Amino acid sequence: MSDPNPSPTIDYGRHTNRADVLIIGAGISGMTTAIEMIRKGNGTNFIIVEKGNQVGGTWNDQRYPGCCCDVWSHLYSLSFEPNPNWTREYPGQEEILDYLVSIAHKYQLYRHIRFNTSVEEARWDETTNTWKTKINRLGSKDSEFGKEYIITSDFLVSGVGQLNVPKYPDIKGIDTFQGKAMHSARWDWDYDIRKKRIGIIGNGATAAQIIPEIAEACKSLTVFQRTPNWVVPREDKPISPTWQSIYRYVPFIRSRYRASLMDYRESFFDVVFDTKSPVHDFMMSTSKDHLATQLPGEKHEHLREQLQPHYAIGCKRVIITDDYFPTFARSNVQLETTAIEEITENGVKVQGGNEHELDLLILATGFKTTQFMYPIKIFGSNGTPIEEIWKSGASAYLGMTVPSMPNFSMLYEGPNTNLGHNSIILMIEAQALYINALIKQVRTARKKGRNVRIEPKLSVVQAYNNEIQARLRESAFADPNCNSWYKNEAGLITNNWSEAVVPYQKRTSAIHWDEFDISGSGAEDVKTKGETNWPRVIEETQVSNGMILTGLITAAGAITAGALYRNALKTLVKS
Ligand code: NA7
Repeated sequence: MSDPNPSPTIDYGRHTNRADVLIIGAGISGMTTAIEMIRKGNGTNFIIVEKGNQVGGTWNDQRYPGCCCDVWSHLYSLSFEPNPNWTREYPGQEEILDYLVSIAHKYQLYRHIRFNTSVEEARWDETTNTWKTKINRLGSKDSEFGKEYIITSDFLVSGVGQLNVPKYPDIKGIDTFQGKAMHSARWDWDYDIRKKRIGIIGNGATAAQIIPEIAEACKSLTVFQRTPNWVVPREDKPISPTWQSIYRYVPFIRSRYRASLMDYRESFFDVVFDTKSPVHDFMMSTSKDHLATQLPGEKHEHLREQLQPHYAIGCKRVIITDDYFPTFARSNVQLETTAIEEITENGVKVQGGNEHELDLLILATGFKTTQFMYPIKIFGSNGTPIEEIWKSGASAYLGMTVPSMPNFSMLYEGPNTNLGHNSIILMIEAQALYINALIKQVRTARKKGRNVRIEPKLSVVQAYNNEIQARLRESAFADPNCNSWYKNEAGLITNNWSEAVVPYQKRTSAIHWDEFDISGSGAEDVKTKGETNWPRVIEETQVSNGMILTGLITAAGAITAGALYRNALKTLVKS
């Protein structure tokens, strides 16, 4: 007789390779999906596999000098897990990692996570309507599982992130270099940079954080710049213990502050989506002024020309820093803008023959961003590989679900889910709620001894993709004068979302079931629902400061009037 209860008795998958949900990645995406499962009553029968040795995803991987976030601390946290203890307006890597570790402990995620564990491939099994995911154990000792094994799950969630796999540049001679070479995302702290001649290829957001830090310690630093970036002021500062206490004990002030940050960031959305808007011009002139102020005078004229971009601001990630430009005024720092010809045994040779001899070569050359889910192989219904579905560019409905990939969702690493103007955590929270609404249907069917498979209709995804691509084509991202990690080789913008955060939150707070192909013995229960919706997380200001002030004055007035009335009454009674 078959087991009437398909779920294992230990409901968090510690000793079993069968789970309701398998989550790939213990970064913010994977963690938030798991936490929302717990919060939304979707149980705890989930397994998280993580190739690293800690939670935190990119914030665990990136440990280079100066690593920090370019979104404000109070906006870089889950709405339901605010952190009053941030010590700076912009958080550093260690502080973000601490925050994520504390949350993983709070929700007891560690018992679900298998670290040093990577996914090779996942296959949809038509006969059982489950995912069979091939797991590779990277660690050398593990008493429970073999080197390779399969996890079976009803639902598969990918939270591997867009900035996950380092991209090494395809430059002639790169393997011949005899000095030390490292990618920014694989920093080797054992290597002592003091008194070293260092070269750094790249000047993106990562390099802009590394450069000022190492310039102070090394003998010489050569920055190989291919394209200049737009840079705006950061104005970071510590958050005093007094303010931390206020945020801790007066939550209203903290949430009000977060809402004001949200409003501000959302208002900058037009920088990218309306290149004729005043805010676009404002950002450009702010950046130009920043450059002129930080590298003033005739003696820096050539540097300013080299560092001045000539494409629409926002096309590439805008860099937010106050210590990047001034670093080029240092006597031990050189900006090299002649194209690299080859990497030699001794260093980097640029066109024209000039060779820079180096001890250390840092490759701040970014990530493989347009091969989504790389290098994991995913095979959906009838064994269809996801690359085949994405052969003319990756797309997914609301960045999360893909036709022919039943009971499968992605979070931030999904196509067109990245932001240029606001906190990615806001998007991830919206996605985790949406995915949990899908998971709920699959779990409910299972509990009734049925099964259900849910995948978006191809026509729906195509119409959705046409709509967002039309908007993206008009944006600064599409400027042909710049390349970025937001576009694939054909110039298609596959990484970024096409609107602000609030429209995404609104759009992802309901599921219209007729937009999905739903089959299996439990299909009718889902189809007859028509629509499932839930309240979105409201982050922006709902009531203006003026109205709050008016409300406070009115309340104070009412209290005073009440007190006067009571006193008058007492006097009357006595007399
Ligand atoms: P990015 O933004 O992709 O930057 C990579 C940098 O490396 C960029 O300056 C590139 O120049 C440069 N690059 C890449 N390949 C080469 C070759 N072959 N030759 C010369 N220069 C090269 O990566 P980051 O790590 O800085 O930032 C990624 C995201 O992390 C960032 O947007 C934040 O969201 C956090 P290019 O500009 O293409 O001419």
